This record gives sequence, structure tokens and C-alpha cells, in this order.
Amino acid sequence: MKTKSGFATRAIHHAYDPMQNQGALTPPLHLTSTFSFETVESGGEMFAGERQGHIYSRISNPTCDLLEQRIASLEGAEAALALSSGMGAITATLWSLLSPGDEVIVDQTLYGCTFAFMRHGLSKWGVTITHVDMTDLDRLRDAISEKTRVVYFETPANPNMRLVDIKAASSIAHGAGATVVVDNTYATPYLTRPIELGADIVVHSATKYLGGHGDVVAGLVAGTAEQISEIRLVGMKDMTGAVMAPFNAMLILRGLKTLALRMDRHCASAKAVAANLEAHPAVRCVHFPGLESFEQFELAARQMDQPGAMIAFEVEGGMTGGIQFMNRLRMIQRAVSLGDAETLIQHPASMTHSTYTAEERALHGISDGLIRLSVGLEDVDDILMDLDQALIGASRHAAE
Ligand code: 4LM
Repeated sequence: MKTKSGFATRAIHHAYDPMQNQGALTPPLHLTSTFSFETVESGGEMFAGERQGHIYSRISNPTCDLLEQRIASLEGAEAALALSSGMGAITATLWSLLSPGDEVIVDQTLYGCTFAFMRHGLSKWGVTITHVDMTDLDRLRDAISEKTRVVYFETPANPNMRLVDIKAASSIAHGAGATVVVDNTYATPYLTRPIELGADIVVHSATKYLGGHGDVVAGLVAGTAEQISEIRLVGMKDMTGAVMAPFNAMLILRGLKTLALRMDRHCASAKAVAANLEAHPAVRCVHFPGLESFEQFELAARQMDQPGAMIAFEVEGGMTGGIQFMNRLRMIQRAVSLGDAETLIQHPASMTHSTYTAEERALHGISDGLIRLSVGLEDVDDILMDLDQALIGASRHAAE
């Protein structure tokens, strides 16, 4: 008999009992910055870590605590931590794990601000950043040494969709004593659970699919109880102060209730959109893990329960053709971010990845003509129609 509830059930019920909360079906929003101590002694014991309880909302808060328990359950982790943004989660985690003289090996392609944090933030404090193309695990094997403290990657990577084999990369990293940190924003725990595959820590921009409605900026980290306690007390409390507001935790809790449902719809529509784009004469190439033409199709099938809903593609005419096409879209919104109900489209080279120089983009596999599409929850026929009319319009313009 199954002992653990399913994913969708845990996303709705885990760690909350209405009967312990005056019957309130929806968990209460604890809008409080501080907490009263029964006695001076009990307060002192909490500060000393000898007694459980909330002290101040820069350390913990009951609404955030419920979200942390839920995400830990969904990621198959011991514990989790809620932070103010995805960047807050990433910086608090890495500041906690690293010291001057350490090395971090990072994948070739990263979200623009994560890349900027590595290049301009961490490296300023004496941490060596080594980029390795982790689609080729021999390169990781060759690069890793006893100085490597952390191996960090996104899978699928933002924006070019390249995957990293989490199981194999974690095994190589652990052989050298390094901690594996995976950004699971694109896949969400509904599609991939990196910790079950051997990774140590998962970070998220909860702004995206976990929130799901484009109304909140938030971040999450999941890992062992010991790691999370360190990130909470060092990276979050003392170094960054990047704490999640309880109201935002409530919005993410609401988003999680429909995560499974939304992801199924996102993924089904994205499959249809990717197939249509691939067959379109005005499209030069499509990068989507669910297409048989995708270089890592086999790895995607092994590692992801579904191929996700992010698509990268290039149209004929390169960057100029891409701009002509994007400006002709009527329903699809030109906007950064992803994972919202609305289908969003953006141009990484001039937007999310403009933190890379042109030379760095070329080196890191982000072409100037690349377009990124986050397939939303509208009727798929409307998404297809809008893409088609814009592609036809752009081709006509090019032919004139
Ligand atoms: C974007 N992304 O791509 P906050 N990790 C990944 C991300 O895509 C992002 C973050 C972390 C985009 C934002 C404008 C893989 C963000 C950072 O934005 O700090 O929650 O997450 O369009």
C-alpha cells in the first residue's frame, strides 16, 4: 500500500491541519515582524537554539514555515527556506557555502543575473568561478579538484534549454567532495526532483511556475536540515537579509495548490507549440526537450517526467527577423519572467542575458537571434494562431 500521499495532494494539504487553526481551511497569514517570549529565559533559550519557536520574521515566520515544509516535501528534501527572490535564494546559499579561495564549477549557461553574481559578485571576494560545458561530463571530470567546493547548474538552462545529467554530475562532484546545487526553476519539482537524483541543494525562483500568476517575486532553497539551518542563520539572516514576506509566502502557497494541474496544461500546450514551430518554414531551429530532434532528448525522457513548457528558437533572418516577428505578436506578451498563465516571449541577448557581454554570450552558447517562449495557459489554438500570423507577417516583411 502507498504510504506517502501523491504530489498534488501534498501540494494542497502537507503540514497543515485546519483543526489546529480554528477550522480555517486557508492557512492564516501571520503578518507579524516579531514574536513575544513567555519569559526572558525562554527567549534566551530560543536565541541559544535550545528551544523551538519564532523570534523575529527575519529568521522565521509561521506562514513562511508552512511554505518551507511544503516545498521540502515536494522536492523530497529534509528542509527548505523561503527567501525574497530567486536571486536572494541563490546568493544566500552560495555566500553560506563558500569562503575565499574556494572554487565553484558552474555550467556554461546560466540565467543572466546568476552569471553576473558569479562573475562580478563572488569573484570579487576571492572565489574562483570556472565555467564548464556540463553537457559533456568528461569536461566536469577534468575540471574538478579538491579546491572545488560547489558544482552549480540549471537544468534546463536559461535560455538555451541545454540539460545536465543530474545523477552523473552529482556522482562526479561527490567523488571530489563538492556540494551540488541545482537551479530547478524551469522544471519545478513536478517534473524533476534533483535531490532524489543525487543533488544536495535545490534553488528556485518561486516567482515563476511555483507562484504561477505573475504577481510575486520570491525564492526557495531545499536541502538537508543542517544546510538549510546554515543558509537561514548565515546567508539569509546575517549576510543578505533576503527574507520572504509572509504575504508572498501565502501567494506561493496558493500557487502550489494548482502546480500539478497547471504544469500538465503548460506541458501539453508547449509540445504542440514546439512541433508547430519546428514544422514552420519561417523557423530556423527549435530547442525543446520534448522534440526528437533535441540533442539531449534521451536524457530529457530519463530525467524529466515531462519536457516542460519553455521553448528556445530562432527564426529566419536572425536577430532582425526575430524582432520583426516579436513585434507582430498580438496576444502573446513581450515580457521577461516565465511560468505565468500568460504566454510570454522575450529576447535573451537584449533582455535577460544582457548582463553577459556580446563575447561572453557567444562563448556561452546564447546566440543573438535566440527567442525565448514561456508557453502559458491560454487555449493552445490561440497561441498557435498568434505565432503563425506573426511568423507570416515577418517573412512577408523580409521578402518586400
Ligand atoms: C527570466 N529569471 O529569465 P528572481 N534562476 C532562474 C531564473 O530564470 C531567474 C532567477 C533564478 C528571469 C527573470 C526576469 C533559472 C529569473 C532569479 O527573479 O530573483 O525571482 O529569480 O526572465
